[in-house]
Amino acid sequence: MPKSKTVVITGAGGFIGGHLAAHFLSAGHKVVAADIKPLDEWYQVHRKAQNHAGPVKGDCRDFKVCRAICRGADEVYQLAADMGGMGFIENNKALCMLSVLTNTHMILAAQEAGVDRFFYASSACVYNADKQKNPNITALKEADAYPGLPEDGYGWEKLFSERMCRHFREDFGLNTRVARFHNVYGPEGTWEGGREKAPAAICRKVIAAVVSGKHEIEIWGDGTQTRSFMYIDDCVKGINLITHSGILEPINLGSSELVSINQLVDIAEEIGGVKLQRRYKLDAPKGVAGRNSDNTKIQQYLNWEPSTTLRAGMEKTYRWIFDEFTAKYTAKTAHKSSISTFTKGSHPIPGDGFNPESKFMDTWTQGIPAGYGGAGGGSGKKRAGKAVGAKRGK
Ligand code: NAD
Ligand code: GDC
Repeated sequence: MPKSKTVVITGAGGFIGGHLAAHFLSAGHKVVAADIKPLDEWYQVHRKAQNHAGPVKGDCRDFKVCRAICRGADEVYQLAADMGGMGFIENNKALCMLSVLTNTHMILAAQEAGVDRFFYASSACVYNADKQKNPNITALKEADAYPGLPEDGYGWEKLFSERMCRHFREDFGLNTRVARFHNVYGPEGTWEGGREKAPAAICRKVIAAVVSGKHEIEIWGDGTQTRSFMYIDDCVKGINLITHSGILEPINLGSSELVSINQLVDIAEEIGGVKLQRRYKLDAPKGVAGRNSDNTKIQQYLNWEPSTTLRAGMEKTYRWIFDEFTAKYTAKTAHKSSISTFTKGSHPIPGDGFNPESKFMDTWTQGIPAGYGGAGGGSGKKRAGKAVGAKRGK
């Protein structure tokens, strides 16, 4: 992207969106950032961006909001979604499908604004479940999304929205690009509360054991499940490369380094300098038995693939979560880090406890998912959103 452009990033208050905003700002582009969360819950706040935050200005289910943020834009990065790790998407299938409102209104607004590029964040959860039944998985090729048998709720919505991107390009000429992210991790991501994915969750659990002195860890499933995990810097680079490429088909954006969850725990223990007693929670959310990214196509198209090793990425992620954790918990309160904050609207996550007095009950009635705050309702989980611009004097 040579000259300065105006880029819109939805879900900018979240993990990947926060990093993507930082990337485009440092490259000298104008960033319009939108997120339904109030600004003080954003994972990264970039003062130089034009921030649209909260359930009135930043809710991309609202077509008026979408039209306002897309006006005059050159590119749109559609990342906003109600999502999380297996603990969330297995317990909130309907909520995950409501992201179709955000995707539909944003693609309509982008089309109306005549943007040059519309990037859509799809997911490896679109892949046919029957092809992911064995931990010794054959890496998934793009064609393995069909015949369609995606992850319930979340995966179906992602596959539908992929098709919408294709038809908006074919029928209306909107330049859409789609990447299927494979489990992304890194600093400035979700590490507690129930939406976190395995890398952050395992880091948090090892850190809780180190801080509390209680040397045991609860692992969901039997630990033989396999995945690949992509470091955030590779994800941001891949988004940029794919958006500015001629790749018209949905493409894998993921690491091809396959590990079992037990091996993921080994890595976190080695970083933390501990060996823990492992307890396996077999009734906890497990997702598929095995999943890996086949990077043949992205190599052919871009002569590049995600390459940060899991060990290197986990080191940075563990260190960041350790700082966040110890700023919030002590040896005595460390156990509270594993409580999910879901309201009664979703089944409590087995093994992670359920907070019946969830302070988010009131937001539930307003249809604003728990954890995003809500006008008048209890605010989402407070997190010190890092005011990057202010801190770095940008
Ligand atoms: P995240 O939860 O950190 O960020 C998503 C953000 O979207 C949140 O901050 C949330 O507040 C916001 N949002 C939700 N509903 C909204 C609405 N109506 N209007 C505006 N904002 C809204 O998740 P992430 O990991 O940064 O994921 C970003 C995108 O990438 C999502 O579309 C996700 O489905 C996709 N993806 C992520 C992964 C991964 O491993 N992180 C894997 C596959 C796909
Ligand atoms: O949550 P997740 O990272 O999502 O889980 C990976 C594996 O790790 C699962 O088998 C899960 O049971 C196991 N696991 C073990 N302990 C824990 O404490 C834990 N917490 C979590 N979260 N998992 C644990 C994800 C989706 C994303 C996105 C990516 C795309 O599915 O949740 O929304 O779409 O896929 O790759 P995962 O990889 O199953």
